[in-house]
Amino acid sequence: MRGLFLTFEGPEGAGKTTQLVRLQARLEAAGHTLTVTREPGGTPLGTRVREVVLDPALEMEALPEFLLYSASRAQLVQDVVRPALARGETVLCDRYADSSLAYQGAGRGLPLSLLQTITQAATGGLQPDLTILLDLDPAVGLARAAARGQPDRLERADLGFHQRVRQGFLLLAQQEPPRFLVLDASKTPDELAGEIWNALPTVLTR
Ligand code: Z5A
Repeated sequence: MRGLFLTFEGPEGAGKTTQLVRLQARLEAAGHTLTVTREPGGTPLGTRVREVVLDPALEMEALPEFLLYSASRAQLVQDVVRPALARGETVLCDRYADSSLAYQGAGRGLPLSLLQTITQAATGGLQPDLTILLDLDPAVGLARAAARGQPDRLERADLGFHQRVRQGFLLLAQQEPPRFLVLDASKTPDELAGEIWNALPTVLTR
């Protein structure tokens, strides 16, 4: 049987990585075999793409930015995600295609039809079984991210961009409610980890 594909999405500093690591620990303790990965990244190509797209010294238009994320995604799906799912493993992925729809679509203004066509080609239509959307005021998330050090290229974008991204994520969740679990990421890490763990059986057996 194919494994489950779970993704974490949300604006900067929403706590995706924190919650992914916590869920990983609980699932492993419960005996699940996991593959844990992230976007951009997760493959040698993805790691190189990550360096490029986050480099604050680089100027980049919206279309090449999207194509770089898509190149990383195509390689990740082919080399990591599909093989792991075929082995029956649960895959946890820190960001996936919804990030392109929110950042390059709602944020940068690229047309949805273009994003969907290229994403379909990059992923072969692979959709997550569950997407955990950690929703947070971008001002709070950016402050959390800033406390860690120098902002990357995306974090440097203005607040209006990050607000459009947040609304883009919320719209996606409204359009496809069964796939999304939307959580208030201003809660504590412990509260959020508990909500995710408690929701899993219900969401995954729907
Ligand atoms: N991007 C894109 O534009 N298009 C795409 O298709 C894809 C991505 C796939 C990836 O950078 C960038 O690429 C990202 C989107 C864009 N934009 N930026 N910048 P990344 O992977 O380096 O960044 P990120 O995904 O936004 O991760 P992040 O900034 O590390 O945030 P996070 O994973 O959501 O949060 P965290 O690392 O778990 O926590 C951040 C801090 O907050 C940390 O100090 C925690 O201790 C703290 N934290 C966590 N949870 C809480 C709670 N609940 N309360 C208080 N403090 C908390």
